[in-house]
Amino acid sequence: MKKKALITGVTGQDGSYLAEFLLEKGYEVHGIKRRASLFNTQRIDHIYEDPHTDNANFKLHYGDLTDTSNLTRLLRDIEPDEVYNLGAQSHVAVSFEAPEYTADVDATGALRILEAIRFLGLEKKSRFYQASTSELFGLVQETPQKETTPFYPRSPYAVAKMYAYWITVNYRESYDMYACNGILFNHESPRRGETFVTRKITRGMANIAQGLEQCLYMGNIDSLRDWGHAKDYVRMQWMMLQQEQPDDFVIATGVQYSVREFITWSARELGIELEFSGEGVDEVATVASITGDNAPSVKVGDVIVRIDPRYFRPAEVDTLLGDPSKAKEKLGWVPEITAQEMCAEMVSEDLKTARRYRLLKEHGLDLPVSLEG
Ligand code: NDP
Ligand code: GDR
Repeated sequence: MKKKALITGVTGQDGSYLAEFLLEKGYEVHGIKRRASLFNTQRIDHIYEDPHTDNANFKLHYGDLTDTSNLTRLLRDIEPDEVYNLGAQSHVAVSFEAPEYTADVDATGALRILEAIRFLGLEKKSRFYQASTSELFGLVQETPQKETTPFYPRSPYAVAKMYAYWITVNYRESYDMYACNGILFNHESPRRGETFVTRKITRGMANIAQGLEQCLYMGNIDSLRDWGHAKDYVRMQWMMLQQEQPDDFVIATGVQYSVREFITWSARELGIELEFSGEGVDEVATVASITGDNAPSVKVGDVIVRIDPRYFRPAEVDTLLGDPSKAKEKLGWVPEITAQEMCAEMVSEDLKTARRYRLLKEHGLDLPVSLEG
């Protein structure tokens, strides 16, 4: 019998990599997608299977984490062996704008699934993975952060995720459910949403290099993060559900860089050397030199990065650095892709897209490039 997995957030960055990973392992994969007025399945279109074919292994269902009856019905019909709760309003800055919705999806959404598993008597059948986050550490109480580091959430997103973390622990302890938290530090990829900082940078730099944008406007570039690759991290999500006993794990690389460094690497991938000058909101990055032919639209002396306080957050998480020792020791997990390698891959993919847009533009087909940050 094939194992069945249910993934919430299957259309997101992690959901798409996890679906690929589980299909390769021979799972029947069910994913929940939201109704949207435009197609929202770009990240999973390549693994789509026509539902009319017999034995399709990848099945999509409409649903929403705010809809208890929908979640309960899907769990009843599918009876999954593994449930990966990846769905979330996952943008920290947006959670300050939409705190109540974020709580409904990110906090109560996790409870709805756990409660449906219990209500349906699936406690012994369905293993549960909760997408917890390094944002729980927020105003850090200890460096590096590990499983025992006290939490201090700094955004409505993080506070909602803290509820989801503890309700997962509570259902494990109360009802003997196999439920785990993966406390994942930032992880990125060419499929990262365009408004998260790494993708905003790689896409913005590629667009500037190809003459589609003039300048990148950033928030706090002193911020420090422990960045890994999403492909490495979804492998770990699965590993966590294959243990004898459920447990919680920090997943990180153990190396930290600043947003400024990520900007520098991204520019360098395009042959652009940047010089930073000025302080605070007046800091800018100027093009110091150019090599190669990836940036035909940029000249030495151009200012291509500026600060816009609009991107500052009401409360910031200045620094995050994870200690993944437990995952290494207990699960034998080690990340394979470095932050620099990941940056190079992201720039390379965004450059391909920017080149296509430039070519269309040169032939009079001026498609709008969304510059929303
Ligand atoms: P994305 O933002 O790329 O994906 C989020 C997914 O959740 C999308 O499929 C989205 O659907 C879906 N979703 C949003 N709202 C709802 C809702 N109301 N009901 C059902 N589904 C919904 O996030 P990532 O893939 O990067 O992250 C996956 C999970 O891991 C999230 O829970 C995130 O908070 C958490 N996390 C992420 C980290 C990271 O660095 N990437 C680190 C630590 C934790 P749609 O496509 O329609 O918008
Ligand atoms: P984060 O990721 O908040 O850590 O949450 P994000 O990439 O949005 O920000 C990282 C850091 O960069 C700073 N920053 C900017 N961020 C954005 N988005 N846009 C900017 O212009 C900008 N300039 C500077 C931020 O202030 C921040 O310090 C991500 C999400 O995936 C969460 O869902 C997940 O839980 C955590 O990672 C771990």
